[in-house]
Amino acid sequence: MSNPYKLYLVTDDQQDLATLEHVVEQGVAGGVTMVQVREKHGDVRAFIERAQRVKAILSGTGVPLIINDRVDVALAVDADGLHLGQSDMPAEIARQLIGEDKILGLSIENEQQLKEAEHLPIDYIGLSAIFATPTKTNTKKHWGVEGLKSALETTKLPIVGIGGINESNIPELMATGVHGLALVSAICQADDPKAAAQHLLSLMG
Ligand code: TZP
Ligand code: MG
Repeated sequence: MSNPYKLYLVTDDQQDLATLEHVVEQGVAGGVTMVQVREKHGDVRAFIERAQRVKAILSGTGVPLIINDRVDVALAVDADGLHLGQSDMPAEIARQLIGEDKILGLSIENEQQLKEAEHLPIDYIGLSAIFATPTKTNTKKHWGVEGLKSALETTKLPIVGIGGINESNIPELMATGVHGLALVSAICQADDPKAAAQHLLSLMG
């Protein structure tokens, strides 16, 4: 795939398994380019089951499966990649465990972390959060469009914006040259996740 980061679906851990499967199936049918399974309940067995279901849906589509936070879950399901937060396993150790061929992403929440990321064995940055969002209320910084622009100038790594992204702000975000946009509610909460993904992609040009 030319740019796997373009329309990056992050799953909603509040949704049950059937809804999760529906959202991923329809999102991919609508053109989602990457899927992260994000679980915040700490139930590793449920996390693995949900990841396996999503992996089965993505099989053969070319859409990579990324696991949030947990290297053990990424290894257990042989995901295509792992997305780490700042309090998860250090990127260097995670890279040793998952190997060179997997995709490794890291959430960046301030300028200091952004500079440090340059020296880490990661493939992309999740710039968190672009805007305030009810989906994640403990975000530390809201970069805004200007913050995104300066982050793009600061780092050579591909940047995926996350947080409060929807049809109303996609045009101004795309104008920055950002590599990808990650969304939860705009796709997961849509009545028709396929139509939502198609519409969002059409706004991305
Ligand atoms: N990390 C930073 S903001 C966020 C995550 C996981 C949630 C984004 O959700 P939404 O609904 O797309 O604003
Ligand atoms: Mg995390």
